[in-house]
Amino acid sequence: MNIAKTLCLALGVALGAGTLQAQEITLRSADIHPDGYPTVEAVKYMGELVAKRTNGRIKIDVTNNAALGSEKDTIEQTRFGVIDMNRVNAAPFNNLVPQTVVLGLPFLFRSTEHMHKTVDGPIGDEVLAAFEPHGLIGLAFYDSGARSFYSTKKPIEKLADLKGMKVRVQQSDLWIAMMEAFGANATPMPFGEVYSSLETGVVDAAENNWPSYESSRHFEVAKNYTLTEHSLNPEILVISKISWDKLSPDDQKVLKEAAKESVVKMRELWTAREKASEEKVRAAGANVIKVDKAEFSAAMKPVYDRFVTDPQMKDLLERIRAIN
Ligand code: GTR
Repeated sequence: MNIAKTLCLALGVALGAGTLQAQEITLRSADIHPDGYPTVEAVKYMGELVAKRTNGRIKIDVTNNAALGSEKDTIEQTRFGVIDMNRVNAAPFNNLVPQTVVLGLPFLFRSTEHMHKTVDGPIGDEVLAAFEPHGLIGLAFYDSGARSFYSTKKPIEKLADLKGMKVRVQQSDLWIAMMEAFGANATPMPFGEVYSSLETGVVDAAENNWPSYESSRHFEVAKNYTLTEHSLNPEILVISKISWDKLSPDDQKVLKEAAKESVVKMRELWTAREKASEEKVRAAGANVIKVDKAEFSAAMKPVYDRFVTDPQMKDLLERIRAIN
């Protein structure tokens, strides 16, 4: 074999390997929740759809259990392309993408159906589009049920019971303001620190939906669950703009469609999990308390006055309220 031929062969192998590498893509997606949690399973399902539709060329590797860090940290890593995808609640995005604030406003959605109609329509598209200038592409909204308070010692039976209570909140100015309007002392911290903070008395209470209250085992240390249902703030699935820009338009389309389809799957999983989690914590002896929600809702005016100030927010809010 002459040298030229050998070189050609070597070049061919190298080029071939290069093309193969460029074609095969594994997108790493972060989530703080454990296996079996609906958000985790929904992104895995999306990955199955994507793999099938690209003949295994694109895969999604869901790295969950907060293995990649707290939500606030993983958002930064996703913006810089260190993590490709991320499923996070809307709250930790609030300070970065102001349009997300509207979805978390207290007592805004009248029902799950009202929330679905909002995020499935043009308002949802507008909020997703608002991520792009911040280095992220919004792909989909997932359900997160209703958030309610849970406390360790003193049960919350009326608004006045929150007065001076140390309540853990998500790392968001909106959520801090909300707790203050309820009369509580807001203590922002990542989800992973809540169990020990409740146990050791760093905080007296936290708030979350049934599945998170159950899967995190917070119900073991905070037995009083008060049905304030103060927010239906959804979850948001995003992809790093850096990762997105490396994909062909066809691949981007596959991803977008699979994300939308995973929403349908997620809603089925969510409904079942909400019920199962509620049953589990009730059976474990949770003290579930009903309250007069109107009293809690009436205290929220300062939150609206502070966060719904510019014309865009006012317009978003009016349009959400007008949805039947
Ligand atoms: C859960 C949500 C998480 C996280 C958590 C929290 O309901 O799924 O993404 O936001 O609440 O309170 O930190």
